[in-house]
Amino acid sequence: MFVVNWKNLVIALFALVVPAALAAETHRIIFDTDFILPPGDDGLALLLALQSPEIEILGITTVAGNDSLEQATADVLWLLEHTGNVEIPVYRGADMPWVHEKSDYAVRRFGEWYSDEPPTPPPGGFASKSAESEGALEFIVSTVMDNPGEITIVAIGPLTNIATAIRSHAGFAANVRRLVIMGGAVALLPDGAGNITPNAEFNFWVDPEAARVTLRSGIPIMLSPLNVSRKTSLTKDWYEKMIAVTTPVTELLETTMGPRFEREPDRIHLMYDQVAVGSLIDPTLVTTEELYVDVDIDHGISYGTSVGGREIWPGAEGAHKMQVQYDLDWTRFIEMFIERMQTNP
Ligand SMILES: [Ca+2]
Repeated sequence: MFVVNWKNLVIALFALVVPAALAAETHRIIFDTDFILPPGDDGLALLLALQSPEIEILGITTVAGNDSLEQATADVLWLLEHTGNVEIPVYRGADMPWVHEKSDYAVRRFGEWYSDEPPTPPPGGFASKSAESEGALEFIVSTVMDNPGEITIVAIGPLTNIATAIRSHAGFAANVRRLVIMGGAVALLPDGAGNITPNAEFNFWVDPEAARVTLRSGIPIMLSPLNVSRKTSLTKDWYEKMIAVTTPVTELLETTMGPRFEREPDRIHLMYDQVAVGSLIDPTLVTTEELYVDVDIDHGISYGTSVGGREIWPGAEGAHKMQVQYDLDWTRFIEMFIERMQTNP
C-alpha cells in the first residue's frame, strides 16, 4: 500500500521552493537614457548594468537630454558593440521635451537636448549595429503590457518617453513593476540645491511636464535625486584602483576617463545615474525617506523644480509618495562598482 510520508513530502517541497526564493532577484529592465559615453554618467551606469548578473536589460530606449536623440542613439550603439552586447536592442525615443523649447539659456548651459545637428562619430566611427525600426514608445508599452507587473524601468534621462507611455495607454502605469529614476533635488533633505537652475535638477528641468506626469502616475518609484549624487566622490585614487586590473571594460575606462584625471588630478567627480542602477542591484547601499514629490510646471523662476514633502501641501494634491534617496554608503558603493568593472562578462 502506498502511504504518503507527509514529513518527507514537506521537506522535498521545501527543498524545491526555498532555493528559488533565496536566489537573488533578477531585475528585467528597460533602460531609458539620455545617453553619453563614459566618463559621462549614463555610460558608466550602462556598464554597471551590463556587468551585473542581477540585471537583465530587455532593451535600451533613448531620449534627448545630455545630448540630441541621434547622438545618444549613436553613442549607445557604439558602447554595446564595443562591449560585445550587440544582442540588446536599442529604440529611438523622443527627440524633444513635451513643452520646453530651446532657449538662449539652454544653449549657454549644460546639455544639447534641443540640438538638431547630425551626430558626430564616436571614437573610431559609428557602430555597424543599428537601432530597431520600432520606436521607444511602442517597445516600452508592449514590453510592460506583455509582462504585467514584472518589468522595472530604469529612467536616467528626461522622463519624456516614460510620460508618453503613461499618457498613451490607460493600463500602462498599473502594470509597471517599479520605476527607478535619476532626477530631481529635494530641498527638504540635505544637499537639495539644483544643478541647472538654482533649485532644479537637469533631467526634470529639461521636461518638467513629463516629470510631473510620471511622478503622479502611481507607479512605485525609487527616486535618486541630487541629494544622494552629492554623497559620491570619484577621485583619481578610486579611478586608479579601477583600472589596476586589465579587462576589456577597464581598458575602455582607461581610454575614456584617463584623460580627464590627467587633466584635473585633484578634481572630485560625482556619480548620478550610476547610483540609480547601483541601488537596484543592492538597495542596502542607499538610505531613503518616503516623501510626496511633485514637480513645478509653472513657467516661472522655479520651472522644473522638484518639491518633496512629508504631507500633501496646497497645489500638490495629485502627488504620490515615493522612496527618496538621500544618503549612500560611498565606500561600499564604489568598491562594488570597481569589482563589477573588473569582472569579465
Ligand atoms: Ca542621464
